[in-house]
Amino acid sequence: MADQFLGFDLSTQQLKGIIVGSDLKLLVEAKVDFDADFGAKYGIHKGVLTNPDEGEVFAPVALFLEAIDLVLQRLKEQGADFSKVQGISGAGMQHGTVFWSHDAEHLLKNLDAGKTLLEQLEGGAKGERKGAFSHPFSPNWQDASTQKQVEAFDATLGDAHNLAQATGSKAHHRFSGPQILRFHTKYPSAYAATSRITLVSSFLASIFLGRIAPMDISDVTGANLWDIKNGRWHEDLLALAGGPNGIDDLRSKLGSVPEDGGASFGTISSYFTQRYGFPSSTQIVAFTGDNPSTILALPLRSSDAIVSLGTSTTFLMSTNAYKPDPAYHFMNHPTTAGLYMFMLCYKNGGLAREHIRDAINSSSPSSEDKSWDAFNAAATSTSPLGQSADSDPMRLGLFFPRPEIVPAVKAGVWRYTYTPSGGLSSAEGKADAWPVPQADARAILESQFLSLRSRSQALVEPQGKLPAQPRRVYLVGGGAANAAIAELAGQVLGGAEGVFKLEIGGNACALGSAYKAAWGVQRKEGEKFEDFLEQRWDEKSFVRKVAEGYREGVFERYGEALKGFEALERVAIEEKGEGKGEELAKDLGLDEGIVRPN
Ligand code: XUL
Repeated sequence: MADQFLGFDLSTQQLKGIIVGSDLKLLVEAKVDFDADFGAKYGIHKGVLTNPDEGEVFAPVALFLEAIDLVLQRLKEQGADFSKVQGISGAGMQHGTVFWSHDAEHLLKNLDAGKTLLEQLEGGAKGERKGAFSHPFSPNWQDASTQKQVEAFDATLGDAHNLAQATGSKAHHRFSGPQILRFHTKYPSAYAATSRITLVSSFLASIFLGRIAPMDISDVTGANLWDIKNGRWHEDLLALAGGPNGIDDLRSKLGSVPEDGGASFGTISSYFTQRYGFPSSTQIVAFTGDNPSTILALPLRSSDAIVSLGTSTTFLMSTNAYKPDPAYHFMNHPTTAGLYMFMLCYKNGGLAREHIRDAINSSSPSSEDKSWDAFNAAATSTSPLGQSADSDPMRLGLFFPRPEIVPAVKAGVWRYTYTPSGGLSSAEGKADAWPVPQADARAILESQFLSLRSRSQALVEPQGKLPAQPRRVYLVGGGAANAAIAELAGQVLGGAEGVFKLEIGGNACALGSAYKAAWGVQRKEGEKFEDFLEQRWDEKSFVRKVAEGYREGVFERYGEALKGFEALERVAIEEKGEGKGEELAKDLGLDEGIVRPN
Protein backbone atom coordinates (compact mmCIF):
# COMPACT_ATOMS: atom_id res chain seq x y z
CA MET A 1 0.00 0.00 0.00
CA ALA A 2 1.54 3.27 -1.09
CA ASP A 3 0.57 5.90 1.45
CA GLN A 4 0.27 4.89 5.05
CA PHE A 5 -0.73 6.71 8.24
CA LEU A 6 0.27 6.09 11.82
CA GLY A 7 -1.97 6.77 14.82
CA PHE A 8 -1.12 6.51 18.53
CA ASP A 9 -3.10 6.18 21.70
CA LEU A 10 -1.16 7.06 24.85
CA SER A 11 -3.57 6.08 27.58
CA THR A 12 -3.43 5.17 31.25
CA GLN A 13 -2.28 1.60 30.86
CA GLN A 14 -0.74 1.36 27.40
CA LEU A 15 0.73 3.03 24.35
CA LYS A 16 -0.73 1.67 21.16
CA GLY A 17 0.34 2.33 17.58
CA ILE A 18 -1.73 1.51 14.49
CA ILE A 19 -0.91 1.89 10.80
CA VAL A 20 -3.65 2.19 8.19
CA GLY A 21 -3.62 2.62 4.42
CA SER A 22 -5.45 5.42 2.61
CA ASP A 23 -8.42 3.03 2.31
CA LEU A 24 -8.50 3.22 6.16
CA LYS A 25 -7.85 -0.53 6.49
CA LEU A 26 -5.63 -1.61 9.33
CA LEU A 27 -2.18 -2.84 8.29
CA VAL A 28 -0.10 -3.24 11.45
CA GLU A 29 -0.60 -2.64 15.16
CA ALA A 30 1.52 -3.00 18.29
CA LYS A 31 1.33 -1.95 21.90
CA VAL A 32 3.34 -1.43 25.05
CA ASP A 33 1.55 -2.50 28.21
CA PHE A 34 2.87 -0.26 30.98
CA ASP A 35 2.46 -2.71 33.87
CA ALA A 36 3.63 -5.77 31.94
CA ASP A 37 6.58 -4.04 30.25
CA PHE A 38 7.69 -1.52 32.89
CA GLY A 39 5.73 -2.27 36.07
CA ALA A 40 8.73 -3.47 38.06
CA LYS A 41 11.05 -0.66 36.92
CA TYR A 42 8.69 2.20 37.73
CA GLY A 43 6.64 0.64 40.55
CA ILE A 44 3.41 1.50 38.76
CA HIS A 45 0.10 -0.27 39.19
CA LYS A 46 -2.41 -0.06 36.34
CA GLY A 47 -0.11 2.48 34.71
CA VAL A 48 0.05 4.96 37.59
CA LEU A 49 1.59 5.88 40.92
CA THR A 50 -0.58 7.19 43.72
CA ASN A 51 -0.29 9.25 46.86
CA PRO A 52 -3.57 8.36 48.59
CA ASP A 53 -3.04 10.86 51.44
CA GLU A 54 -3.47 13.70 49.00
CA GLY A 55 -5.61 11.96 46.37
CA GLU A 56 -2.79 12.24 43.85
CA VAL A 57 -2.55 9.97 40.80
CA PHE A 58 0.33 10.47 38.37
CA ALA A 59 2.64 8.69 35.91
CA PRO A 60 6.39 9.00 35.26
CA VAL A 61 7.16 10.90 32.05
CA ALA A 62 10.21 8.61 31.64
CA LEU A 63 7.79 5.70 31.22
CA PHE A 64 6.16 7.44 28.26
CA LEU A 65 9.58 8.06 26.67
CA GLU A 66 10.59 4.42 26.96
CA ALA A 67 7.23 3.31 25.62
CA ILE A 68 7.61 5.42 22.46
CA ASP A 69 10.87 3.79 21.42
CA LEU A 70 9.52 0.36 22.35
CA VAL A 71 6.22 0.63 20.47
CA LEU A 72 8.07 1.72 17.31
CA GLN A 73 10.43 -1.22 17.66
CA ARG A 74 7.44 -3.55 18.09
CA LEU A 75 5.62 -2.08 15.09
CA LYS A 76 8.75 -2.79 13.05
CA GLU A 77 8.87 -6.36 14.36
CA GLN A 78 5.25 -6.71 13.23
CA GLY A 79 6.31 -5.80 9.70
CA ALA A 80 5.68 -2.03 9.62
CA ASP A 81 7.41 -0.24 6.76
CA PHE A 82 7.86 3.24 8.18
CA SER A 83 9.23 4.53 4.86
CA LYS A 84 5.63 4.59 3.59
CA VAL A 85 4.21 6.66 6.46
CA GLN A 86 3.06 10.05 5.15
CA GLY A 87 1.40 11.34 8.29
CA ILE A 88 1.34 10.74 12.04
CA SER A 89 -1.23 11.82 14.57
CA GLY A 90 -2.07 10.59 18.03
CA ALA A 91 -4.23 10.79 21.08
CA GLY A 92 -3.40 11.21 24.72
CA MET A 93 -5.42 10.57 27.86
CA GLN A 94 -7.13 13.85 28.47
CA HIS A 95 -6.28 16.51 31.06
CA GLY A 96 -2.82 15.16 32.00
CA THR A 97 -0.02 17.72 31.78
CA VAL A 98 3.72 17.52 31.13
CA PHE A 99 6.03 20.25 32.42
CA TRP A 100 9.03 21.01 30.18
CA SER A 101 12.29 22.61 31.31
CA HIS A 102 14.09 25.56 29.71
CA ASP A 103 16.46 23.05 28.02
CA ALA A 104 13.63 21.17 26.35
CA GLU A 105 13.63 22.87 22.94
CA HIS A 106 17.39 22.47 22.58
CA LEU A 107 17.34 18.82 23.63
CA LEU A 108 14.39 17.96 21.36
CA LYS A 109 16.06 19.59 18.38
CA ASN A 110 19.39 17.84 18.80
CA LEU A 111 18.45 14.24 19.49
CA ASP A 112 21.07 11.67 18.55
CA ALA A 113 19.47 8.76 16.64
CA GLY A 114 22.01 6.37 18.16
CA LYS A 115 20.59 6.82 21.67
CA THR A 116 17.16 6.31 23.19
CA LEU A 117 14.72 9.11 23.98
CA LEU A 118 15.02 8.26 27.66
CA GLU A 119 18.81 8.59 27.64
CA GLN A 120 18.61 12.04 26.13
CA LEU A 121 15.47 13.68 27.52
CA GLU A 122 15.24 12.48 31.08
CA GLY A 123 17.37 14.26 33.64
CA GLY A 124 18.37 10.99 35.32
CA ALA A 125 17.09 9.73 38.66
CA LYS A 126 19.33 12.17 40.55
CA GLY A 127 19.20 14.94 37.99
CA GLU A 128 22.74 14.09 36.87
CA ARG A 129 22.19 15.61 33.41
CA LYS A 130 20.08 18.41 31.98
CA GLY A 131 16.67 16.98 31.35
CA ALA A 132 13.81 18.19 29.18
CA PHE A 133 11.32 18.19 32.06
CA SER A 134 10.93 20.46 35.07
CA HIS A 135 8.90 17.79 36.89
CA PRO A 136 9.32 14.03 36.44
CA PHE A 137 5.59 13.17 36.63
CA SER A 138 2.44 13.80 34.65
CA PRO A 139 -0.75 14.19 36.72
CA ASN A 140 -3.31 11.59 35.62
CA TRP A 141 -7.02 12.10 34.92
CA GLN A 142 -7.84 9.96 38.00
CA ASP A 143 -6.18 12.51 40.28
CA ALA A 144 -8.53 13.99 42.90
CA SER A 145 -6.13 16.26 44.78
CA THR A 146 -7.51 19.61 43.65
CA GLN A 147 -10.73 20.22 45.61
CA LYS A 148 -9.64 23.70 46.75
CA GLN A 149 -8.52 24.66 43.27
CA VAL A 150 -11.77 23.40 41.76
CA GLU A 151 -13.75 25.59 44.11
CA ALA A 152 -11.59 28.56 43.17
CA PHE A 153 -12.26 27.92 39.46
CA ASP A 154 -16.04 27.77 39.86
CA ALA A 155 -15.95 30.82 42.13
CA THR A 156 -13.87 32.89 39.72
CA LEU A 157 -16.76 32.97 37.25
CA GLY A 158 -19.41 33.06 40.01
CA ASP A 159 -20.52 29.42 39.93
CA ALA A 160 -20.30 26.07 38.18
CA HIS A 161 -22.96 27.04 35.62
CA ASN A 162 -21.03 30.06 34.45
CA LEU A 163 -17.80 28.09 34.23
CA ALA A 164 -19.54 25.37 32.20
CA GLN A 165 -21.02 28.02 29.91
CA ALA A 166 -17.60 29.57 29.28
CA THR A 167 -15.34 26.50 29.12
CA GLY A 168 -17.76 23.63 28.36
CA SER A 169 -17.40 22.05 31.82
CA LYS A 170 -17.67 23.00 35.46
CA ALA A 171 -14.39 22.68 37.34
CA HIS A 172 -13.17 19.11 37.74
CA HIS A 173 -10.34 17.73 39.83
CA ARG A 174 -8.65 16.24 36.79
CA PHE A 175 -8.91 19.26 34.49
CA SER A 176 -5.57 20.82 33.60
CA GLY A 177 -6.33 24.33 34.89
CA PRO A 178 -6.95 23.28 38.50
CA GLN A 179 -4.01 20.87 38.19
CA ILE A 180 -1.68 23.65 37.05
CA LEU A 181 -2.87 25.90 39.87
CA ARG A 182 -2.07 23.19 42.40
CA PHE A 183 1.24 22.41 40.72
CA HIS A 184 2.66 25.86 41.18
CA THR A 185 1.35 26.08 44.73
CA LYS A 186 2.97 22.78 45.63
CA TYR A 187 6.13 23.04 43.50
CA PRO A 188 6.86 26.78 43.06
CA SER A 189 10.46 26.27 41.99
CA ALA A 190 9.55 23.56 39.45
CA TYR A 191 6.89 25.92 38.10
CA ALA A 192 9.50 28.65 37.73
CA ALA A 193 11.79 26.18 35.95
CA THR A 194 9.01 25.33 33.48
CA SER A 195 9.31 26.76 29.98
CA ARG A 196 6.21 25.13 28.50
CA ILE A 197 3.25 23.06 29.65
CA THR A 198 1.78 20.51 27.24
CA LEU A 199 -1.09 18.09 27.49
CA VAL A 200 -0.28 14.38 27.14
CA SER A 201 -1.38 14.62 23.50
CA SER A 202 0.83 17.60 22.66
CA PHE A 203 3.70 16.04 24.66
CA LEU A 204 3.60 13.06 22.28
CA ALA A 205 3.33 15.34 19.24
CA SER A 206 6.35 17.32 20.51
CA ILE A 207 8.52 14.22 20.63
CA PHE A 208 7.73 13.38 16.99
CA LEU A 209 8.03 16.98 15.87
CA GLY A 210 11.36 17.67 17.59
CA ARG A 211 10.02 20.86 19.13
CA ILE A 212 7.21 21.74 21.50
CA ALA A 213 3.90 21.26 19.72
CA PRO A 214 0.77 23.34 20.32
CA MET A 215 -2.26 21.97 22.14
CA ASP A 216 -5.07 20.97 19.84
CA ILE A 217 -8.38 22.79 19.57
CA SER A 218 -10.38 19.93 21.10
CA ASP A 219 -8.06 18.65 23.84
CA VAL A 220 -7.54 22.22 25.09
CA THR A 221 -11.19 22.23 26.19
CA GLY A 222 -10.32 19.72 28.92
CA ALA A 223 -8.52 22.38 30.92
CA ASN A 224 -11.21 24.79 32.24
CA LEU A 225 -9.03 27.51 30.69
CA TRP A 226 -10.34 27.84 27.13
CA ASP A 227 -13.18 30.23 26.31
CA ILE A 228 -15.02 28.04 23.81
CA LYS A 229 -17.39 30.57 22.26
CA ASN A 230 -14.70 33.20 21.76
CA GLY A 231 -11.99 30.73 20.73
CA ARG A 232 -9.27 32.00 23.08
CA TRP A 233 -7.77 31.54 26.53
CA HIS A 234 -10.13 32.84 29.22
CA GLU A 235 -8.37 35.80 30.80
CA ASP A 236 -9.89 35.50 34.30
CA LEU A 237 -9.15 31.80 34.47
CA LEU A 238 -5.61 32.22 33.18
CA ALA A 239 -5.11 34.84 35.86
CA LEU A 240 -6.35 32.41 38.50
CA ALA A 241 -4.24 29.48 37.30
CA GLY A 242 -1.18 31.67 36.65
CA GLY A 243 -1.28 32.89 40.27
CA PRO A 244 1.58 35.04 41.51
CA ASN A 245 3.66 34.34 38.37
CA GLY A 246 1.05 36.16 36.35
CA ILE A 247 -1.14 35.76 33.35
CA ASP A 248 1.47 36.45 30.65
CA ASP A 249 3.84 33.91 32.12
CA LEU A 250 1.16 31.19 31.98
CA ARG A 251 0.02 32.27 28.52
CA SER A 252 3.53 31.78 27.18
CA LYS A 253 3.86 28.43 28.95
CA LEU A 254 0.65 27.21 27.32
CA GLY A 255 1.35 28.58 23.84
CA SER A 256 -1.11 29.28 21.06
CA VAL A 257 -3.80 26.89 19.83
CA PRO A 258 -4.35 26.47 16.07
CA GLU A 259 -8.03 26.29 15.06
CA ASP A 260 -7.61 23.69 12.34
CA GLY A 261 -7.56 20.14 13.76
CA GLY A 262 -6.09 18.85 10.48
CA ALA A 263 -3.19 21.28 10.52
CA SER A 264 0.27 19.88 10.04
CA PHE A 265 2.66 21.21 12.66
CA GLY A 266 5.56 20.41 10.35
CA THR A 267 7.63 17.39 9.41
CA ILE A 268 8.98 14.63 11.61
CA SER A 269 12.13 15.04 13.71
CA SER A 270 15.32 13.66 12.16
CA TYR A 271 15.65 11.35 15.19
CA PHE A 272 12.83 9.22 13.75
CA THR A 273 13.94 9.41 10.12
CA GLN A 274 17.44 8.22 11.06
CA ARG A 275 16.55 5.70 13.75
CA TYR A 276 13.38 4.19 12.28
CA GLY A 277 13.41 5.07 8.57
CA PHE A 278 10.44 7.48 8.34
CA PRO A 279 10.58 9.75 5.26
CA SER A 280 11.72 13.26 6.14
CA SER A 281 8.44 14.51 4.58
CA THR A 282 6.21 12.71 7.13
CA GLN A 283 3.73 15.29 8.47
CA ILE A 284 2.91 15.62 12.16
CA VAL A 285 -0.82 16.37 12.31
CA ALA A 286 -2.32 17.86 15.51
CA PHE A 287 -2.56 15.22 18.26
CA THR A 288 -5.78 15.29 20.26
CA GLY A 289 -7.37 13.77 23.38
CA ASP A 290 -8.32 10.10 23.56
CA ASN A 291 -12.06 10.79 23.65
CA PRO A 292 -12.09 13.28 20.76
CA SER A 293 -9.96 10.83 18.80
CA THR A 294 -12.43 8.00 19.47
CA ILE A 295 -15.26 9.87 17.75
CA LEU A 296 -13.07 10.06 14.63
CA ALA A 297 -13.02 6.28 14.25
CA LEU A 298 -16.52 6.38 12.76
CA PRO A 299 -18.53 8.59 10.43
CA LEU A 300 -20.63 9.67 13.39
CA ARG A 301 -23.96 11.28 12.45
CA SER A 302 -26.21 13.41 14.60
CA SER A 303 -28.09 11.27 17.16
CA ASP A 304 -25.42 8.53 16.97
CA ALA A 305 -23.79 7.73 20.28
CA ILE A 306 -20.53 6.02 21.19
CA VAL A 307 -20.16 4.23 24.49
CA SER A 308 -16.48 3.67 25.23
CA LEU A 309 -16.08 0.89 27.76
CA GLY A 310 -12.54 1.06 29.13
CA THR A 311 -11.02 1.80 32.55
CA SER A 312 -13.43 4.74 32.53
CA THR A 313 -16.77 4.68 30.74
CA THR A 314 -17.32 7.56 28.40
CA PHE A 315 -20.38 8.43 26.36
CA LEU A 316 -19.72 10.54 23.30
CA MET A 317 -21.85 12.33 20.74
CA SER A 318 -21.08 14.81 18.04
CA THR A 319 -23.56 17.70 17.99
CA ASN A 320 -23.97 21.23 16.68
CA ALA A 321 -25.93 22.23 19.79
CA TYR A 322 -23.85 23.90 22.51
CA LYS A 323 -25.88 23.30 25.67
CA PRO A 324 -23.35 23.14 28.49
CA ASP A 325 -24.36 22.09 31.97
CA PRO A 326 -22.33 21.30 35.09
CA ALA A 327 -23.46 17.66 34.79
CA TYR A 328 -21.46 16.98 31.62
CA HIS A 329 -18.82 18.19 29.19
CA PHE A 330 -18.91 20.03 25.90
CA MET A 331 -15.63 20.09 24.02
CA ASN A 332 -14.66 21.47 20.66
CA HIS A 333 -14.96 18.84 17.96
CA PRO A 334 -11.44 17.72 16.98
CA THR A 335 -11.84 18.23 13.24
CA THR A 336 -14.94 20.21 12.42
CA ALA A 337 -15.48 23.84 13.40
CA GLY A 338 -19.07 24.49 14.51
CA LEU A 339 -19.49 20.96 15.89
CA TYR A 340 -19.00 19.99 19.53
CA MET A 341 -18.30 16.76 21.31
CA PHE A 342 -20.74 16.00 24.11
CA MET A 343 -19.17 13.77 26.75
CA LEU A 344 -20.04 12.02 29.97
CA CYS A 345 -17.10 10.52 31.83
CA TYR A 346 -17.40 8.01 34.65
CA LYS A 347 -14.59 6.76 36.85
CA ASN A 348 -16.49 3.60 37.76
CA GLY A 349 -16.72 1.72 34.49
CA GLY A 350 -14.96 -1.58 33.90
CA LEU A 351 -13.51 -1.89 37.41
CA ALA A 352 -16.93 -1.62 39.04
CA ARG A 353 -18.29 -4.34 36.76
CA GLU A 354 -15.26 -6.51 37.53
CA HIS A 355 -15.97 -6.25 41.28
CA ILE A 356 -19.40 -7.79 40.76
CA ARG A 357 -18.06 -10.36 38.29
CA ASP A 358 -15.50 -11.45 40.90
CA ALA A 359 -18.12 -11.60 43.67
CA ILE A 360 -20.30 -13.83 41.49
CA ASN A 361 -17.37 -16.03 40.45
CA SER A 362 -16.19 -16.39 44.04
CA SER A 363 -19.38 -18.24 44.90
CA SER A 364 -18.74 -20.67 42.04
CA PRO A 365 -16.40 -23.71 42.36
CA SER A 366 -13.53 -22.06 40.43
CA SER A 367 -13.13 -18.92 42.50
CA GLU A 368 -10.11 -17.71 40.48
CA ASP A 369 -12.36 -17.49 37.46
CA LYS A 370 -12.04 -14.16 35.65
CA SER A 371 -14.52 -15.09 32.94
CA TRP A 372 -17.71 -13.15 32.38
CA ASP A 373 -19.92 -16.22 31.82
CA ALA A 374 -21.58 -16.32 35.23
CA PHE A 375 -21.95 -12.53 35.36
CA ASN A 376 -23.52 -12.47 31.89
CA ALA A 377 -25.84 -15.38 32.67
CA ALA A 378 -27.00 -13.61 35.84
CA ALA A 379 -27.52 -10.32 33.98
CA THR A 380 -29.50 -11.74 31.08
CA SER A 381 -31.59 -14.25 33.05
CA THR A 382 -32.85 -11.53 35.42
CA SER A 383 -35.88 -9.65 34.14
CA PRO A 384 -35.67 -5.87 33.48
CA LEU A 385 -35.35 -3.98 36.78
CA GLY A 386 -35.82 -7.28 38.59
CA GLN A 387 -39.60 -7.11 38.06
CA SER A 388 -41.63 -10.29 37.55
CA ALA A 389 -44.83 -8.27 37.03
CA ASP A 390 -45.36 -4.65 36.01
CA SER A 391 -46.62 -3.79 39.48
CA ASP A 392 -43.49 -5.15 41.24
CA PRO A 393 -41.02 -2.65 42.70
CA MET A 394 -38.09 -1.89 40.39
CA ARG A 395 -34.56 -2.68 41.56
CA LEU A 396 -32.28 0.33 41.19
CA GLY A 397 -28.67 0.51 42.31
CA LEU A 398 -25.52 2.61 42.20
CA PHE A 399 -22.15 0.86 42.33
CA PHE A 400 -19.17 3.11 42.90
CA PRO A 401 -16.17 1.25 44.36
CA ARG A 402 -14.22 4.47 43.59
CA PRO A 403 -15.32 8.07 44.04
CA GLU A 404 -17.50 8.96 41.05
CA ILE A 405 -17.54 12.03 38.80
CA VAL A 406 -21.13 11.60 37.53
CA PRO A 407 -22.63 12.30 40.01
CA ALA A 408 -19.82 13.69 42.16
CA VAL A 409 -20.02 11.35 45.15
CA LYS A 410 -17.59 9.44 47.31
CA ALA A 411 -17.24 5.66 46.97
CA GLY A 412 -20.32 3.67 47.95
CA VAL A 413 -22.99 1.17 46.93
CA TRP A 414 -26.72 1.88 47.06
CA ARG A 415 -29.36 -0.85 46.51
CA TYR A 416 -32.98 0.35 46.49
CA THR A 417 -36.39 -0.65 45.20
CA TYR A 418 -38.68 1.89 43.61
CA THR A 419 -42.33 2.23 42.67
CA PRO A 420 -43.68 5.33 40.90
CA SER A 421 -46.36 5.73 43.61
CA GLY A 422 -44.36 4.81 46.70
CA GLY A 423 -40.87 6.11 45.81
CA LEU A 424 -37.61 4.57 46.97
CA SER A 425 -36.94 2.16 49.80
CA SER A 426 -33.63 0.61 50.79
CA ALA A 427 -33.16 -3.04 49.80
CA GLU A 428 -29.92 -3.39 51.76
CA GLY A 429 -29.85 -6.69 53.65
CA LYS A 430 -33.21 -7.81 52.15
CA ALA A 431 -32.19 -11.00 50.36
CA ASP A 432 -35.68 -11.58 48.91
CA ALA A 433 -35.95 -8.19 47.31
CA TRP A 434 -32.30 -8.08 46.25
CA PRO A 435 -30.20 -11.26 46.23
CA VAL A 436 -26.54 -10.14 46.38
CA PRO A 437 -24.41 -10.59 44.26
CA GLN A 438 -26.60 -12.28 41.62
CA ALA A 439 -29.02 -9.36 41.19
CA ASP A 440 -26.12 -6.91 41.05
CA ALA A 441 -25.07 -8.11 37.60
CA ARG A 442 -28.11 -6.80 35.78
CA ALA A 443 -28.51 -3.88 38.17
CA ILE A 444 -25.02 -2.44 37.51
CA LEU A 445 -25.47 -2.57 33.74
CA GLU A 446 -28.93 -1.00 34.00
CA SER A 447 -27.55 1.62 36.35
CA GLN A 448 -24.65 2.56 34.05
CA PHE A 449 -26.94 2.83 31.01
CA LEU A 450 -29.75 4.63 32.87
CA SER A 451 -27.22 7.24 33.91
CA LEU A 452 -26.22 7.74 30.25
CA ARG A 453 -29.84 7.87 29.14
CA SER A 454 -30.85 10.37 31.78
CA ARG A 455 -28.06 12.79 30.87
CA SER A 456 -28.23 12.53 27.09
CA GLN A 457 -32.00 12.88 26.74
CA ALA A 458 -31.80 16.50 25.68
CA LEU A 459 -29.48 15.69 22.77
CA VAL A 460 -31.28 12.82 21.04
CA GLU A 461 -34.16 13.21 18.59
CA PRO A 462 -37.22 11.15 17.67
CA GLN A 463 -36.27 8.52 15.08
CA GLY A 464 -39.11 8.42 12.56
CA LYS A 465 -42.10 7.21 14.54
CA LEU A 466 -39.95 6.03 17.44
CA PRO A 467 -39.45 8.13 20.59
CA ALA A 468 -36.32 10.27 21.04
CA GLN A 469 -33.29 7.98 21.26
CA PRO A 470 -29.95 7.46 19.50
CA ARG A 471 -30.07 6.43 15.84
CA ARG A 472 -27.25 3.99 16.50
CA VAL A 473 -25.32 3.05 19.62
CA TYR A 474 -21.70 2.13 18.89
CA LEU A 475 -19.75 0.22 21.51
CA VAL A 476 -15.95 0.52 21.62
CA GLY A 477 -13.23 -0.41 24.12
CA GLY A 478 -12.65 -3.61 26.10
CA GLY A 479 -16.25 -4.05 27.32
CA ALA A 480 -17.65 -3.87 23.76
CA ALA A 481 -16.97 -7.56 23.21
CA ASN A 482 -19.33 -8.54 26.04
CA ALA A 483 -22.69 -9.77 24.69
CA ALA A 484 -24.64 -9.02 27.88
CA ILE A 485 -23.38 -5.44 27.92
CA ALA A 486 -24.44 -4.99 24.27
CA GLU A 487 -27.85 -6.47 25.01
CA LEU A 488 -28.48 -4.22 28.00
CA ALA A 489 -27.19 -1.16 26.11
CA GLY A 490 -29.91 -1.76 23.52
CA GLN A 491 -32.64 -2.40 26.06
CA VAL A 492 -31.97 0.71 28.13
CA LEU A 493 -30.63 3.24 25.61
CA GLY A 494 -32.62 2.06 22.57
CA GLY A 495 -31.08 2.73 19.17
CA ALA A 496 -33.43 2.86 16.18
CA GLU A 497 -31.01 0.88 14.01
CA GLY A 498 -29.47 -1.15 16.80
CA VAL A 499 -26.25 -1.55 18.78
CA PHE A 500 -23.02 -1.84 16.76
CA LYS A 501 -19.42 -2.69 17.35
CA LEU A 502 -16.35 -1.61 15.41
CA GLU A 503 -14.78 -4.54 13.58
CA ILE A 504 -11.51 -2.90 12.58
CA GLY A 505 -8.95 -3.44 15.28
CA GLY A 506 -9.35 -3.32 18.99
CA ASN A 507 -8.60 0.34 19.47
CA ALA A 508 -10.98 2.97 18.15
CA CYS A 509 -8.94 5.77 19.67
CA ALA A 510 -5.68 4.96 17.84
CA LEU A 511 -7.66 4.32 14.65
CA GLY A 512 -9.31 7.73 14.94
CA SER A 513 -5.82 9.26 15.15
CA ALA A 514 -4.60 7.37 12.11
CA TYR A 515 -7.68 8.55 10.17
CA LYS A 516 -7.04 12.11 11.31
CA ALA A 517 -3.47 11.87 10.02
CA ALA A 518 -4.80 10.57 6.67
CA TRP A 519 -7.31 13.42 6.45
CA GLY A 520 -4.74 16.04 7.46
CA VAL A 521 -2.36 14.94 4.69
CA GLN A 522 -4.74 13.89 1.89
CA ARG A 523 -7.78 16.19 2.23
CA LYS A 524 -8.71 18.32 -0.72
CA GLU A 525 -9.08 22.07 -0.22
CA GLY A 526 -11.94 22.56 2.27
CA GLU A 527 -12.81 18.84 2.49
CA LYS A 528 -14.46 18.06 5.81
CA PHE A 529 -13.32 15.11 7.91
CA GLU A 530 -16.81 13.55 7.83
CA ASP A 531 -16.89 13.60 3.99
CA PHE A 532 -13.34 12.28 3.74
CA LEU A 533 -14.21 9.35 6.01
CA GLU A 534 -17.61 8.63 4.43
CA GLN A 535 -15.99 8.19 1.01
CA ARG A 536 -13.55 5.58 2.25
CA TRP A 537 -15.90 3.91 4.72
CA ASP A 538 -16.68 0.24 4.10
CA GLU A 539 -19.73 -0.28 6.28
CA LYS A 540 -19.95 -4.04 5.73
CA SER A 541 -16.45 -4.84 6.85
CA PHE A 542 -15.95 -2.03 9.39
CA VAL A 543 -18.95 -2.43 11.73
CA ARG A 544 -21.14 -5.27 12.96
CA LYS A 545 -24.56 -5.16 14.57
CA VAL A 546 -24.23 -6.87 17.95
CA ALA A 547 -27.67 -6.33 19.52
CA GLU A 548 -31.12 -4.99 18.83
CA GLY A 549 -31.72 -1.45 19.99
CA TYR A 550 -35.21 -0.15 20.65
CA ARG A 551 -37.67 -2.72 22.01
CA GLU A 552 -41.23 -1.50 22.41
CA GLY A 553 -42.36 -1.73 26.00
CA VAL A 554 -38.89 -2.35 27.43
CA PHE A 555 -37.56 1.07 26.39
CA GLU A 556 -40.65 2.75 27.89
CA ARG A 557 -40.27 0.72 31.11
CA TYR A 558 -36.76 2.04 31.53
CA GLY A 559 -38.18 5.50 30.80
CA GLU A 560 -40.39 5.08 33.89
CA ALA A 561 -37.40 3.95 35.93
CA LEU A 562 -35.53 7.19 35.17
CA LYS A 563 -37.42 9.18 37.80
CA GLY A 564 -36.53 6.62 40.44
CA PHE A 565 -32.94 6.53 39.24
CA GLU A 566 -32.60 10.30 39.45
CA ALA A 567 -34.10 10.22 42.96
CA LEU A 568 -31.59 7.53 43.93
CA GLU A 569 -28.74 9.71 42.74
CA ARG A 570 -30.05 12.49 44.97
CA VAL A 571 -29.97 10.07 47.92
CA ALA A 572 -26.33 9.26 47.11
CA ILE A 573 -25.45 12.95 46.79
CA GLU A 574 -27.09 13.74 50.13
CA GLU A 575 -25.24 10.91 51.82
CA LYS A 576 -21.85 11.11 50.14
CA GLY A 577 -21.76 14.11 47.83
CA GLU A 578 -18.34 15.75 47.32
CA GLY A 579 -18.17 18.59 49.83
CA LYS A 580 -18.75 21.96 48.25
CA GLY A 581 -17.22 23.95 51.11
CA GLU A 582 -16.92 27.71 51.12
CA GLU A 583 -13.19 27.89 50.58
CA LEU A 584 -12.37 30.28 47.81
CA ALA A 585 -9.15 31.15 46.08
CA LYS A 586 -8.05 33.49 48.83
CA ASP A 587 -7.62 30.49 51.09
CA LEU A 588 -4.96 29.35 48.66
CA GLY A 589 -3.01 32.53 49.26
CA LEU A 590 -3.42 33.35 45.59
CA ASP A 591 -5.87 36.22 45.78
CA GLU A 592 -3.40 38.75 44.45
CA GLY A 593 -3.22 36.98 41.12
CA ILE A 594 -6.94 36.72 40.67
CA VAL A 595 -8.81 39.06 38.37
CA ARG A 596 -12.49 38.79 39.13
CA PRO A 597 -15.16 39.47 36.52
CA ASN A 598 -17.12 42.71 37.05
C1 XUL B 1 -12.19 12.27 30.12
C2 XUL B 1 -11.30 11.52 31.03
C3 XUL B 1 -10.91 10.14 30.65
C4 XUL B 1 -9.53 10.10 30.12
C5 XUL B 1 -9.17 8.64 30.00
O1 XUL B 1 -12.59 13.48 30.67
O2 XUL B 1 -10.88 12.00 32.04
O3 XUL B 1 -11.79 9.56 29.73
O4 XUL B 1 -9.43 10.82 28.93
O5 XUL B 1 -8.08 8.39 29.26
